[in-house]
Amino acid sequence: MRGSQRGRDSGGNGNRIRGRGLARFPERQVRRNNRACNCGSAILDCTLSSQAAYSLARERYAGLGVDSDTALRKLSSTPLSLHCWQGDDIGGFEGAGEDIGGGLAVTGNYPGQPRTPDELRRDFEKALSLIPGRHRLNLHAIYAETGGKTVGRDELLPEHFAAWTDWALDAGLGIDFNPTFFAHPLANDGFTLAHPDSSVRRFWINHGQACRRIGASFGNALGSPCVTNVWIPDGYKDLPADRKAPRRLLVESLDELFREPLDPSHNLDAVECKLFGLGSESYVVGSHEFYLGYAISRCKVLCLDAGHFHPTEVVSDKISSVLLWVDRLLLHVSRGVRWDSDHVVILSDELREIAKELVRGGYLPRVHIGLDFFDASINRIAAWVIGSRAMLKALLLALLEPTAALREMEVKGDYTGRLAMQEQLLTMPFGAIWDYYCESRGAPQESAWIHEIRSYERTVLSGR
Ligand SMILES: [Mn+2]
Repeated sequence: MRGSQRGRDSGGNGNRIRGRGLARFPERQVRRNNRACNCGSAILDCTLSSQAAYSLARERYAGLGVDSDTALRKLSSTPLSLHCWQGDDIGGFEGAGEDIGGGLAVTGNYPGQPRTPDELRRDFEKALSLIPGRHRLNLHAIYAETGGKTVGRDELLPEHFAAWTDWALDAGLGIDFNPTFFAHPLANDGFTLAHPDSSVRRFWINHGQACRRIGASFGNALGSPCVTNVWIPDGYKDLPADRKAPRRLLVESLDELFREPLDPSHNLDAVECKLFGLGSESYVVGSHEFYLGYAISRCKVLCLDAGHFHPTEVVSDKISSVLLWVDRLLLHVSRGVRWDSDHVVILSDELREIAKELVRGGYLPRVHIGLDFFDASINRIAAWVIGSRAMLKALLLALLEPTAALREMEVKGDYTGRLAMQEQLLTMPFGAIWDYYCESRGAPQESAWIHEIRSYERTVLSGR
């Protein structure tokens, strides 16, 4: 992959310069060649190897007191949890034909949707090959494989996920997990764990308990704790007469759901809030305040989804607050656009702010970075790749920040210098560091991965 990619990216002078073994030359020699070519900065894109470009960029960052080698080491030890549901529009393999519901909607009809677990796994492997680093899979309960038998969600067992476990073992992946509280007849009226009917609540409690045991089985088999995240859709489209009762019921249901003690080295419980959904615009039982209090009082992992707040309310500002009160945080990195909470993640201002907060606060060991978006209007595998690479780029930018210098100016009241440096950082040669990282981890550079997607589309997706 890397050989052919070099061929594509090389300009007319590429062979000549590579023939001199430029990658091994001292940086001064690189500069002389660069000037001799007299074609401005474009020369770095078209003729220098990524190693040589990296050397130049490393020197620039060193001038700011930043060690880019250290940044890359930290980046490569930071896993993302990639959500399986981007791959098939949250379809799953239950085969019940239920509408997705739960205030969720996937738009688009891009060809090549996987039809079987094996096809989904193959697509996921393709995505992973285009994302540098070692990452995790985030599964939903509706991706159980029951061999054609109908198995109630309250009766799911680890054996229904044996194929996922075996595959993850082979691939060296960790797995995270989610009970599925939607796309089911008992969720059709918009309530699950906070349903006024105790038998409906009981069904969903049993589902949650089953999923925690499945999560623990993943963690036990794969050697790293599975974060099992509870999100429920419960809420009202219009103004409720009683906001209190459903919340009291939800506390009761959650306490029962989490009652069985599980080894935290196998399973970690997380709870996820939401501001509103389609059909639950006026009231959501599991609000931010609800789950913040629940997570603190019950020692649970708090999940913050970047798309689950008011449009001008940002998760980046919450991280340093909530981590004063909870031990661990699960991020669902997403991108809200107007009413939709789940657009494909891009390298936006807010994504960069989130990554900066994680790095500046030293929070990476306490934060699980999950992705949560779905788009069926573009190639589904490309969506995984774009979102994951954007998150990694944001983390790398944050790791390359001269934070101590910025803080020093801040403490001295030199806000002019702070703002000027923040702007200066935007034009640093970040791209050379990123491309070098991708190549050194066996993943294509920024300009190259799309060709792999096009090829996969021609050879695999077009046959579905
Ligand atoms: Mn989410």
